[in-house]
Amino acid sequence: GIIEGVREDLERRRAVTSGAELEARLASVAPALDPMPGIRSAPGVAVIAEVKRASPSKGALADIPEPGRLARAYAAGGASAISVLTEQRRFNGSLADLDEVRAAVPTPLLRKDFMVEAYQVTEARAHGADLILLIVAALDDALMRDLHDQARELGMTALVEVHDAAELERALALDPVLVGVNARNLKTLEVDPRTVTDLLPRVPEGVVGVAESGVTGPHDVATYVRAGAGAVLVGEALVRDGAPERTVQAFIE
Ligand code: IGP
Repeated sequence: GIIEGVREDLERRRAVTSGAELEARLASVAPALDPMPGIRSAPGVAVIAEVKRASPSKGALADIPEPGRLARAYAAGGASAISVLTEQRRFNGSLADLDEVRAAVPTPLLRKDFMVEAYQVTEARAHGADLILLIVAALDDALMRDLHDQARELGMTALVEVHDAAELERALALDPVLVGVNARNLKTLEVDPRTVTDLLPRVPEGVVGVAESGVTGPHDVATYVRAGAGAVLVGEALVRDGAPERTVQAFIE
């Protein structure tokens, strides 16, 4: 399944860092930033630029010896938020990457992982994240609502990710501010931009729709913007780009 191993990895971290320790860390972290003003005020479309070392569909994507340096390029290009993949076994990410990026930029940060427990949300905030990802397909309604409430109580914003119309209905029941439509089917790992162009127009006014996955260049950005995207989330194309700052800037305008 799409969350295989996530709990196991989580238990390994919990064995090292107790809930109490995380709470202590929480007390000393700077307050969460609100990404929404920056996302809503981006000129053409907001860019959420992702630090992504590898993926289950493509394997290793890029050598990223200094995630903080990549994040600084994203920020200089005008990214409204930066996503950091922290999932270990499929994406080769870590909370250490999140820490490095947090230390490098003042930009709102998304902890990108498979959230299945309150501990992970606390962990995200304790490591300086301002946003979390909630994947509707991986959660039942009660747990999804609990994690969404918890994020809000911590001052964080949730990006609620959907892949079909039924999931979109479940997402909208949360009264979210940010809904992502992932063009990649998490079961087959295939990217189909029509998922985005079909579903984004159904995101109500006032909720920012985020087009996720499959942006290879300005043409894809334009397609997603026509479907109503207020933001695009881009990983692979940026980590493979020799000039990510310029590319982020070009996507925004
Ligand atoms: C980025 P891409 O095709 O630009 O590298 O995709 C992002 O959408 C993708 O990393 C993603 C993802 C996820 C990863 C979207 N939803 C959920 C892990 C879990």
